[in-house]
Amino acid sequence: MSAETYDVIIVGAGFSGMYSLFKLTKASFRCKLIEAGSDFGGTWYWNTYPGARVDTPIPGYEFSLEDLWKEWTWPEMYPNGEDLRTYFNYVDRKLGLREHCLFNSTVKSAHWDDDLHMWDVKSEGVAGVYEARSRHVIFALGTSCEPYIPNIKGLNQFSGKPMHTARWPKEGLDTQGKRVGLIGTGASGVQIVQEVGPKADKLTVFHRTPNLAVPMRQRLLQAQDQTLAKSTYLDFHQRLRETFAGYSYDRNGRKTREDTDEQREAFYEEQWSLGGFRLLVGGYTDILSSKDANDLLYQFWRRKVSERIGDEKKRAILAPEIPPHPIGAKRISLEQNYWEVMSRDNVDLVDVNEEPIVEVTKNGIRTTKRKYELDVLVLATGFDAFTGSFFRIDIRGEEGRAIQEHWKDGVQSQFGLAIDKFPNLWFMYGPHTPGAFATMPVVAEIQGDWFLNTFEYLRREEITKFVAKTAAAEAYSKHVTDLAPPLLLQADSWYVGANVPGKRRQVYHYMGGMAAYIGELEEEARQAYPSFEKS
Ligand code: N01
Repeated sequence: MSAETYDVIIVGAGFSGMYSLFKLTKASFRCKLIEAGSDFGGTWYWNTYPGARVDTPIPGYEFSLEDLWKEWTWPEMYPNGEDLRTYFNYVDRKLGLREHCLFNSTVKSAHWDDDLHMWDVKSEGVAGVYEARSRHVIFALGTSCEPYIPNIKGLNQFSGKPMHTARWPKEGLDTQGKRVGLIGTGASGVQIVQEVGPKADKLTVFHRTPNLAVPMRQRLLQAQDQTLAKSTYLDFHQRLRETFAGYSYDRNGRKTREDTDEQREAFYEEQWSLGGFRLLVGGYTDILSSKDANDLLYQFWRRKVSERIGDEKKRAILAPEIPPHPIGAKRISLEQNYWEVMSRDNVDLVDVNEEPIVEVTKNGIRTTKRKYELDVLVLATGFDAFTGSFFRIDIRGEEGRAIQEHWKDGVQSQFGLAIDKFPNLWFMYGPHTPGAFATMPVVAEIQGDWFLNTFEYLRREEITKFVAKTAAAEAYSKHVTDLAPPLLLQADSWYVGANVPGKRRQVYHYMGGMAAYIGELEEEARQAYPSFEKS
């Protein structure tokens, strides 16, 4: 059988994959995009749980392509999953992407052929096995693609089937009047609480670590808001490439103790009332480097949140006196009425540190103290981020080297885009990029534009094999580790791989800021790619 041949195969149909597909096909590269789901959207295709909503405000969370933004309007400042899926369909209609895509097919393997300088890619899905060859492969898998399911005794016995938030049934799941159990209070768990708490007969939250959530300050967007935003759109989007975290606002340039107590309190209050990530992304510069600065911010957060939790016992669990971890070292969630819903009488809080889960039974959960009868069990337990989605695929580079073997002592990359010993293989929005410390579509566009320029250079120069030098990738990986602020490593979060038992703990994010990241990419291209071997 002669396999189809492409210049580029892209895996994943979220923001990153869609952007690369658009840019590369427009520049006459023959591309195929393969996606396990049945439609575009990536994270927003899979995460259809109740209350799913983005935490980046509009118009930062969209493509900055003129063909798209001029005509598009959003109903809310922080759109929900349904609105995002409608947006992805609009993007497809405008850009004509679908014809290049194979949906419902999961990539199982990608093997490098060092004689031909091509990748052999194999996927499997509803239409059977698909095989193709490609000069380049881009894995646009996102950071949080592979669900993490904790090893809890009896989990599979539960008669209602435990529901991971990222594998929510597409037909929906009615929680009205039901007894719902929830494990996990990260961003997904917070949203489940807000949505399900008021509907359920009883919501029992098996709680391990407080979420240091801050107010979202959601609001409806009027037509005039959006017209006004469009008049300054290009400046706005340019700014997203210049601020530290790719937001429209930036850190305030001061250390916490440089302000007096009164000035600091007034600043915290202002950021709190504006909402979003302002207290961190728009806050003092030393929040993640000074324990004292971090503690001061935590105590402000605790004062504000405590006012909103009616029940004293719940308050002690949700907003304890001693910080559970440095604030900001786990990804902060944005909440709308989390503390009020948690305070409701029909919402039970079980502190699993005091009352550990012993097992899941057919009808519920048994802890060391009692049994909880449940109709629905929700697992908002997060993801095996960054590497989980790679390790599920049989990826083999030079000399048949498997990615699992290559990364067994930690992820090593060049610019969070390329891997030594894996020629012509690329990834997007994965480890070693500004990732979760930045606005996702902005990173997707920066990387997608860099691919376009790089692939045009390779085409011009007739280079068919392009691979990161091992010494350069080692140096880049050390650079990423060195950039991480010390407090980041002190929380057991997915940021550092510490949420999955046994996973290697390391710095996965580039923390040098958006402008520095872009600068490094541009400099590499300007110098004709000194970090890569070419043949
Ligand atoms: O996952 P998480 P997530 N027993 O890893 C708990 C993005 N996102 O899906 O903290 C009891 O944050 C775990 O407890 P602990 C966003 O980037 C964005 O919520 O480890 N509990 C934690 O509470 C986000 O950061 C949006 O002690 C257990 C929870 O499960 C990322 O995705 C919405 C447990 C996991 O939290 C991941 O968020 C949703 C156990 N055995 C997601 N195992 C928005 O844009 C785990 N937990 C708003």
